[in-house]
Amino acid sequence: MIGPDTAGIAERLGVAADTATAIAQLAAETGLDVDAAYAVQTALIQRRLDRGERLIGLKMGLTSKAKMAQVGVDEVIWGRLTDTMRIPDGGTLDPTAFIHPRVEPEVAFLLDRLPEPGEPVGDFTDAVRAVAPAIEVIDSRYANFTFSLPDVIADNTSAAAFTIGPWSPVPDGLNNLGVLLEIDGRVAQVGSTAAILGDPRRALDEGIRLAGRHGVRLREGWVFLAGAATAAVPLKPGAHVRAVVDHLGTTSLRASA
Ligand code: OOG
Ligand code: MG
Repeated sequence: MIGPDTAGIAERLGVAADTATAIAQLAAETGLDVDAAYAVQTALIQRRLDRGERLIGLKMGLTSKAKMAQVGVDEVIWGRLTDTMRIPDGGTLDPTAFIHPRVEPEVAFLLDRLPEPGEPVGDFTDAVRAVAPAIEVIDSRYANFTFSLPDVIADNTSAAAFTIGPWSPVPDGLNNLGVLLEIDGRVAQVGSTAAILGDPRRALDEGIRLAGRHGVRLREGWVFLAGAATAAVPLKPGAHVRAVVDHLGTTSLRASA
């Protein structure tokens, strides 16, 4: 039997992102399962690396119930971050470069030395140098922001852009910090880091395990986004977005009008 056309599917998703044009879901029609979908994601990222982008980290998706419920997919997933996705803290992005962007509040880790494959993660503070509040901009390439599990994996877990606030040393507890998402000074979402797998530190264990299954090792110096603590909110032209995580501080971005 001939497998799915990995390169062709990656090209369709890549063009959809490059031209900010939604496409129909494709996993069912092309017979993509989860493993084949990660192969498409690899090809989609390779397309970015081929034009000079650099891999700078990994992101987790659907690590909170709020997110699973919002998109109707209930498996933890992971995707890749490249340098062009990073927006300076307080920076501006052009929302018309995206299809239907949404913003969500996250916690970021700056990775330190990670264990060899097969070695236990050990002490979190050995693996993580610093933590920070983050905003992720997600932009599904599928019409109506609707997808199956393999569809969203192939689409690099809707990754589009992100900001990271000031790095702090790892605090004693990360498992119950208040999280706020504000749009134009109004609270849009309220949550807690407890929503992220009970403790965002678990997201790192999951990331190492799940990416490891596909031969991807996390690297020292990489950024790691643990996944959103709340549902995502549409990013409108002209909006000013701020994420606040107790004890860690804030990060913000603006959408040009
Ligand atoms: C999938 C990506 C999920 C998160 O933080 O849960 C994600 C999506 O919601 O489109 O990034
Ligand atoms: Mg996210």
